[in-house]
Amino acid sequence: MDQIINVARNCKRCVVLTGAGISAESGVPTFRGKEGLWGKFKPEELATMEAFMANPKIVWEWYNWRRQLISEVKPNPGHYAIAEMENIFDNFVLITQNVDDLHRIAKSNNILELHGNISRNKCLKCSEPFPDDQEISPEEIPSCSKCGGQIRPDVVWFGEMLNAATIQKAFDESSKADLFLSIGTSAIVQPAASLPVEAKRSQATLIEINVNSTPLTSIADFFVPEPSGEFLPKLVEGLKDKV
Ligand code: BJW
Ligand code: ZN
Repeated sequence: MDQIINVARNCKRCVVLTGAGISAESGVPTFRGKEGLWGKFKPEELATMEAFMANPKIVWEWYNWRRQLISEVKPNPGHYAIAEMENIFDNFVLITQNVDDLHRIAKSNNILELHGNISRNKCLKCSEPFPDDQEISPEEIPSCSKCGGQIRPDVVWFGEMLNAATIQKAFDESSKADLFLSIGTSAIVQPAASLPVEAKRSQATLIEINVNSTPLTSIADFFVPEPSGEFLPKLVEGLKDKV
């Protein structure tokens, strides 16, 4: 810990990338692994356009179930510690793959959401936003008032492009970072998984916080095998003490 704090306190541009693991201690299941959402549900059957076209009812049932689950959970000390980091570094950017909104609820401000947000809806055909306060009935999926297309959740499925400006900004910030924290992500889903690699290539110190090792672990300068909700508050306290 002392070594990490000593390195981090000399850094000015910090980028954090989070994945499902940061929300695990809030009670949101991760995607992969034994406890993962997709131990029970196959991703390719649910998070693709093909799945939606084949069976929109099942896909909507899955999203409604997740929306309900997410509406009942709260940010954990890991989310709050990341929000505090904005005040510690001269320049701080949070990039998240999560769609659960817990970083915003924990009062992080500068957030790049790579995979959308599960609380929003949009049109399948023309991407027109659809009010997110309306419950979507899987039996009777509403259609777009502009083009008649079906309404879908505003998230990024496999095979879909990420928002071009958002991913470009994420790469720009990663290449300028002197400190990059990869937190609670299996680091296998592209293009997000390339962000820490880009930061490392640009000479950033790379710290990985994950209860399991990942393909990133071998290139990380520090690997912290602890739950993020336990490690991050200690890191923030250590950084505050040394400011
Ligand atoms: C803890 C912890 C604790 C637990 N503390 N840690 C071959 C064919 C077709 C496509 C591809 C291909 N090869 C590559 C691709 C591209 C594809 C891809 O990367 N696939 C890989 C699986 C190989 N990517 C895409 O399709 C992307 N688009 C794209 O590339 O466009 C161009 C293109 C188009 C067409 C063809 C090729 C290229 C889009 C990716 C969209 C991902 N979407 C999802 C669903 C979002 C919507 C929803 O939520 O419903 O995003 S998939 C899912 O994975 C979700 C997540 O954001 C994402 C990443 O998962 P994450 O966050 O890492 O979670 P887990 O569960 O994997 O890991 C959790 C980690 O936490 C674990 O490591 C635990 O150990 C750890 N942990 N508790 C610390 N307390
Ligand atoms: Zn439309």
